[in-house]
Amino acid sequence: MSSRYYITTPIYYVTDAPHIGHLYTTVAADIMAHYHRMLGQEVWFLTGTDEHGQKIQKKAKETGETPQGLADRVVQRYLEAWKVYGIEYSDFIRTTEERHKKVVQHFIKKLMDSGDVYLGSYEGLYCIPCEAYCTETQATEGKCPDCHRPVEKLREESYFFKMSKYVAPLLKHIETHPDFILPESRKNEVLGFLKGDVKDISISRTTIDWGIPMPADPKATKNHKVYVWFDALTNYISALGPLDKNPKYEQFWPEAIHVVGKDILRFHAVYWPTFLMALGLPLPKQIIAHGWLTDSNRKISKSLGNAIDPIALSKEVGVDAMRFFLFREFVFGQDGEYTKEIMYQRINADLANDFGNCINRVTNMIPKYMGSNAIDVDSYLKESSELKTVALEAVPLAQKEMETFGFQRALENIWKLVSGVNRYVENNAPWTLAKSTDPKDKQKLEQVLIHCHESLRIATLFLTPFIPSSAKTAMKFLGTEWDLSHPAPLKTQLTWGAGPKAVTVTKSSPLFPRLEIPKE
Ligand code: ME8
Repeated sequence: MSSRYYITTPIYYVTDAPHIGHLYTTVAADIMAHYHRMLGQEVWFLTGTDEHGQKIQKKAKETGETPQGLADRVVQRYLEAWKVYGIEYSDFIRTTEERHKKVVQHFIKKLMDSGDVYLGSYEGLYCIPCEAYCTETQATEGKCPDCHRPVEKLREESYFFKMSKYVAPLLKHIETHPDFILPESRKNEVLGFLKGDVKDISISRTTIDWGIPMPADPKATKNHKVYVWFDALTNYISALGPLDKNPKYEQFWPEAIHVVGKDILRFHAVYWPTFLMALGLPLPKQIIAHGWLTDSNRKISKSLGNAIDPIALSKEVGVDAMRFFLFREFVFGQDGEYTKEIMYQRINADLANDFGNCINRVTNMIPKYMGSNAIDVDSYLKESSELKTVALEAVPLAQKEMETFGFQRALENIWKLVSGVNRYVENNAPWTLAKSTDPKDKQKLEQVLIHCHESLRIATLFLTPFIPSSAKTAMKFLGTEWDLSHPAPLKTQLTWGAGPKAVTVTKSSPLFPRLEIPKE
């Protein structure tokens, strides 16, 4: 494992406020950033906003703002949502910032000098919402093959990027780096595309004003702006600072992991790597594409009118409950149908009935049956029990799943432990053992309670990146917040018996009260 970890989200368009889909990607990256910090790695977590291009220009015209005014207003909505959800990004980049524009122009100039960007002309069908050209055959009935909205005919003098030149090297890279694109099914889509007829792509626009100017060129007859996808993708490097002798770039760029929705995989897995190859720069380490949250099997999106406001959801069910639900319910690489009913059921079943209830029961019974002084847990933990067996088996499996963004299966494994505690309590009935006068029963009672406590300590520690604030509170009740102050708690404290030797448990208040499912 490298000592550093660099994770990014897409930079979101400032046409509208964030919705649950943007939340999904951003929380995924935040969980991974948090998880890797807790593994003791030095983490850089980048997010931001995509503020140039036709889409923004058009929207600003509709709202009667300047494009910059629109960006300045909408970016606040992102900052606010990420604050509510406790997103701990290291940097937030906006593509209208000088530090970004400089790098974009430097890159384009370099490619013009090397001949990989050349002047030509282009006529084609263009989808403004997707900011992408498509062919006549792709555009059935004049509709974009991706979003099914009408395409427009555009003819432009244009700069082109020699993408075709880099197809073979990219195929080789994908072959020799099997984890470059995950999951496997999405990788196959990219391979399918690369094995088709890949053409050079248009890299500039003359039809817009709102963009970064192409470098001056006496051969050009028009005023060109840099294609918004070239501009946007560059953020992953421009945010690290200037390339020359920049330790942040040198330390973090080779570790880059881009988390994206499947809608923008091609831009990340084909366009971006070929740009980088042409620039002579190393490729990111990995691109992870997740599926869409859907509503009646349609992608949830602002433009389709079915967007859901993350801040409203946080008020309705709570921040941690939302963070947990999104990654316990849906398999990361696949689409997932979102409904309120599924959300309420999942939160009530797993957080109120299972996790919250376990914490409550165990932190209630320990002071009641063992007193409220510090308890030395060491000798109890040496004993074997079914919970100890589950912990030793399921936790390493959960850790393994996290290596490939397998959130849902990771949590499933942790839940073997959480629901195991409830079952263990039922089967061993501490309240009956407590009534017995036999010293063996007293010994058994204490062992049962401490094994439950240890299972919950481990589960809570693992859950910290998912439900940071509730996990911290639970650790306090368990008397094990000591774990969290450790420099690499997920590396050293997650095994059975690795927590504090003595714990003082206090009775908890409910962590996740049961939610009433609203009648729509
Ligand atoms: O594409 N389900 O920005 P964007 C899951 N600016 N994730 C979803 C989603 C859904 N229904 N809807 C959106 C852009 N997302 C470009 C990116 S990067 C250099 C430039 C998430 O505002 C998902 O991550 O349209 C998707 O890829 C992203 O939001 C698109 O955000």
